[in-house]
Amino acid sequence: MIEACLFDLDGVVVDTAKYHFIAWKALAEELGFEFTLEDNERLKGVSRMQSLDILLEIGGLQFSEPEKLAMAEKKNTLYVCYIEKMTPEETLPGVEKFLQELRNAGIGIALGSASKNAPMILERIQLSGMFDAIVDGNSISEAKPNPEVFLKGAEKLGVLPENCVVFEDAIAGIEAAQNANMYSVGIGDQETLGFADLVIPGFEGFTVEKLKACLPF
Ligand code: B16
Ligand code: MG
Repeated sequence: MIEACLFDLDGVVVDTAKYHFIAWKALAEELGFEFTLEDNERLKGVSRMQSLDILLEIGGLQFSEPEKLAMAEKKNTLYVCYIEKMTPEETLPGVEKFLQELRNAGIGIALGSASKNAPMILERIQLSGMFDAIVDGNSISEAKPNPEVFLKGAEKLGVLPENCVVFEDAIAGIEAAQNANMYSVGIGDQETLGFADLVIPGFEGFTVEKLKACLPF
């Protein structure tokens, strides 16, 4: 029986990748190299410091740990300028309706995101109250595909991992869900996320009834 749904944030509930892109691109330009939209795809679902390492690898540059921390901080300051202005209209289509349906059905709802800015984003889109538990970049020590973020979510909700469903847009996130022994739903295209238990393009038209019909439990 399904007990809970766990949601990734960026790429599932909102599209913050476009703001991450602007901020990382600005840093790359300052360092003297170009950072493309295609490069940005590699940063989805990846932690802030890991993202910086990928960016510096693209630029063929190396820096000390204190220098990298300062760069990550600078990037985040610019990123926060954008997410501070986010509005509820930026919630991806169908998400709020689906969350409401889950609530009505008595199914637990948790957030499982790598982002340290997750609480602020949920505040801005006015969805904080919809989540019974929040696990984000501030409360985990292992990045996806490690299952920590989702296992902590299940623990906070007091439910069994095998009765949980994870919604994720990143490959590492689907792997994390599978490592947690949870049912995985990929948000995106079949080609990239085909190894998930189920793949849907988004939440528009998706219902709890449709989800239940796919579940093996
Ligand atoms: P922050 P998710 C992830 O969010 C983003 O996809 C990824 O691009 C970002 O680097 C990471 O959060 C950390 O974000 O710098 O705000 O802590 O997809 O796990 O919700
Ligand atoms: Mg994501």
